[in-house]
Amino acid sequence: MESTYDDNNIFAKILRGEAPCIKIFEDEETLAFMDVMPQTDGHILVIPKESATTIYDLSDSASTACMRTVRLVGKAVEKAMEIDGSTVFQHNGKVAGQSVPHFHFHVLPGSLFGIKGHTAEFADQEKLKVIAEKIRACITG
Ligand code: DGP
Repeated sequence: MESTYDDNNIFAKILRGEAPCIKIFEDEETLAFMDVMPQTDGHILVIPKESATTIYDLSDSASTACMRTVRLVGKAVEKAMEIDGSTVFQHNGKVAGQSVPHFHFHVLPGSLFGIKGHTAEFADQEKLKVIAEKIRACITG
């Protein structure tokens, strides 16, 4: 189902520079940054700059751009966290577990099996910055 976009969501504020984020990568159409409530160390988010709530609202161009960025930063996450695998997922709508109504891919090192689900706990900012630096250093291409 297509949805109405709420301009006040936190990722829209990050994109407008009204809220902070620990940036991993940015290009014309996408932004990748650390998840502040990581399900595991090295959990990052990839978002389009266009205003889309779910995958069904995304333009073809933003879909392609998000996938390109996921592939770029996902490889860097694996390398930085020294694990030979990663998980990419996303939710569409509250019913499916989407809590921030701006489209985003989650990218995690390793497997989701056995790791804690979504929490409301904020990770230590300094620790996130150290992990972010490691991931940024592993981006190639
Ligand atoms: P979802 O449930 O799929 O909508 O996931 C939203 C994710 O966004 C969740 O893992 C926590 C993360 N998150 C929530 N608020 C913020 C924030 O202000 N900054 C950052 N970097 N991440 C956030």
